[in-house]
Amino acid sequence: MNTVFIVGTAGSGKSTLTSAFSDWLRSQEQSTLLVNLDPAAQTLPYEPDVDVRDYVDYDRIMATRRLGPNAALIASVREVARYVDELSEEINAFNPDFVLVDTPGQLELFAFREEGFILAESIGVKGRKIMVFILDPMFCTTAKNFVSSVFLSASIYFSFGLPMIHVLNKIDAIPREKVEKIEGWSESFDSLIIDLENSMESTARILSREVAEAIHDIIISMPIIPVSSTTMEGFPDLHATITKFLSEGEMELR
Ligand SMILES: Nc1nc2c(ncn2[C@@H]2O[C@H](COP(=O)(O)OP(=O)(O)OP(=O)(O)O)[C@@H](O)[C@H]2O)c(=O)[nH]1
Ligand SMILES: [Mg+2]
Repeated sequence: MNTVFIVGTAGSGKSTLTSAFSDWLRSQEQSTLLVNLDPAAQTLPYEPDVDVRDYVDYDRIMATRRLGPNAALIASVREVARYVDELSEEINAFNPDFVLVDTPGQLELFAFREEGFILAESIGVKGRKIMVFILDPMFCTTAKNFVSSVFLSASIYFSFGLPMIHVLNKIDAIPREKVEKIEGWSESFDSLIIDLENSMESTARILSREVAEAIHDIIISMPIIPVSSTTMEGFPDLHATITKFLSEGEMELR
């Protein structure tokens, strides 16, 4: 049972990727279980097999505790964490080839709070879990924004300590040269530093080199896979990379 946590900033395409990648996995005869961890999701592009909304009522929490939307989300995720044993039992009972976990739109709720760690620790099998961090091409339009996104993913990697892959999503919606540019930043330090320095004010250029040097080792250790949830382009590569990372992780645990 391989568990894939799909994380990314709000609107980066987590739920759509969960839906489309599960369709692709099932078309490859891989049994796939879909888990929704977002208590505030109004509609989803897939039918979850395990759903935190069966355990926690976000709207009721907001109304009865008189909370604003974000405070209600925090309270809801805290409540979800109380049911972690039930959730993981429900998931384990299926024992599929793949578990795809769609995480809350408010990234920091899952990634930087104790409840997120509890959920990631309890769901799935040790050594067979991975995070897929979505890079939103609508944001990664400049080298500076690309580096900011990688810093965010690096802090999540640091928090959870799970293997991580970057996915560059929505490639059907951006020109091919843009995709190649972003791939180039991940493969070549020179390409990154040139574009980074050109996009910065002169006073920030020295800082940009230091930042690029600090982040580059992390960038090259995590592949970036361009995908589209609309056309399913890149899904075979995503599947192969997840499988490779997980089997290497299992070797290390032995
Ligand atoms: N063209 C295109 N649009 C996409 C793709 N993936 C997602 N989208 C669109 O991006 C928007 C956000 O997608 P969601 O899947 O809801 O994103 P999310 O990260 O789950 O959003 P939150 O849970 O609200 O943070 C929707 O309008 C999707 O149709 C893609 O591969 N190509
Ligand atoms: Mg979503």
